[in-house]
Amino acid sequence: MTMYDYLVVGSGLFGSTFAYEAAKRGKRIKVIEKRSHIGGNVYTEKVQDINVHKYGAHIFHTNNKEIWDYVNQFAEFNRYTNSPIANYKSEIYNLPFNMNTFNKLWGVVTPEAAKKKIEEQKNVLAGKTPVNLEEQAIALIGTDIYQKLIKGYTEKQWGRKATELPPFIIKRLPVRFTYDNNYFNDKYQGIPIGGYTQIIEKMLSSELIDVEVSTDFFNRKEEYMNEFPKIIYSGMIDQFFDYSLGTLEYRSLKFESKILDRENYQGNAVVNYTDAETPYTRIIEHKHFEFGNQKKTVVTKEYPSTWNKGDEPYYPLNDKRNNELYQQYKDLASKFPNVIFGGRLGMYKYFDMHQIIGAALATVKQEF
Ligand code: GDU
Repeated sequence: MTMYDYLVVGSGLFGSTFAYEAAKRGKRIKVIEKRSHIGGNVYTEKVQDINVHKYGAHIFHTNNKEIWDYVNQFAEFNRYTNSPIANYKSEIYNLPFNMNTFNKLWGVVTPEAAKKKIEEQKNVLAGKTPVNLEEQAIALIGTDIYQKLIKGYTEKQWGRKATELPPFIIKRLPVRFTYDNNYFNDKYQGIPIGGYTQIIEKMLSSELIDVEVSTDFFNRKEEYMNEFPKIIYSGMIDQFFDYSLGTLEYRSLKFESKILDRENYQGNAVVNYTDAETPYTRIIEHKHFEFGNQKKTVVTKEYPSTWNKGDEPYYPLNDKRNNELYQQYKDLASKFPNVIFGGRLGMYKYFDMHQIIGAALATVKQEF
C-alpha cells in the first residue's frame, strides 16, 4: 500500500484544483503528468519575456463571483477583455457580431436599421426552424455575415460542412445591437498577470502533494490501480478502458509559433481568418493578452486538424454517435467507484476554465 490518499492523473485545472483542495484537508496526494510540465492546456511558457499560451488562447471569464474570487487567490488578473477581430480577405470586422460589425458591413447606424437588414436576409429560410448550423446562423444574423464571417471559419474548424453541424455551436457567440466588442457576456474577465502556470504551481505547492512529470499513467496502470485507494483521472475516458467499446472522436489543432523581430504584428491578441482558403483559423499575438511592450513579439497560427489516436485531443466531437458512446463509457465507469473521471477528456465535454474549476469544486464537495 501507499502513503498517499489520492493519485491525480493529469495536472490540468481539474486535477490541480482537486489536489489543492484535498491537501487543504490534510490528504496526501501524488500527481502524475504525461507531459514534461504541469498545467495541462492552460500552461503558459515565457518566450522573449512574453507569456505564450502554448496550447491555445486562454481567456478567463465567468459570471460566478465565487469562482472568480477563487481563481484570484492564485494570481492577480488584468483588465483584458477579449475583442477578437475577423479578417475576411483583408477586410476587418469586429466580433462578436455587434453594431460595429453591422456598420462596417452595411453602413447602417442604428440598431433598428441593422435588425431590418437581418430580417430581410433571413427570408431565404422562409420561416423554417433551423436544423443545422448554416440555417441557425442565417436565422440569427443573415446571409452576408454567414458567408463572410461564419461559413469558412466554421468549416475549417470542424472539418465538416456547416449544413452537417449542429445548430448549438453558433449559439455560443453573442449577437448584440450595441457598439460593444466584448466577446463574452460574463461579469468577470481577465488574464493572470505573469501567465497561467503560476496558478497551477501554487495549487500544487503543498508539501502534502508530490508531482511527477513525464509519467504516463498507462505505463503502470495496474500497479497504480492496486496501490492507490482513490484515483482522480482526467485523461481520455475511452483510453482508460483501452478503447474497449470504441474510440471517441476529437478535433485536433496544430500550432505554429514564431518569434518576430518587431514590436507589434497585428495590433490585437486574436485575429480570426474567416475565409475558406487561409488554412489556419486564427493568429494569436500573445503579448497583447498582457498589454506587453517587449521589443519582439511571438505569434501563433492555429491550424485545425483531423484527430487520430495519439494526436492531442482538443475539441470533443459531441455528435450523436460520440455522445452515445461516451454514455456507455460513463456507465462502465460507474462500476469503478474508486476512480473519479473529470475534466474535458474524462467527461468528454468542451469546458471553459471557470466550468472546470466549478466541476472540480463540486467533486471536492462530494468527496469530503
Ligand atoms: N465562429 C465563426 N466565426 C468566428 C468565430 C467563431 O463562425 O470568427 C463560430 C464557429 O463555428 C465556432 C463557434 O462560432 O465553432 C464558436 O466560437 P468560439 O469562439 O466559442 O470557438 P473557439 O473554439 O474559436 O473559441 C475559443 C474559446 C472562446 C474564446 C476564443 C478566443 O472557446 O472562449 O477564448 O477561443 O477568441
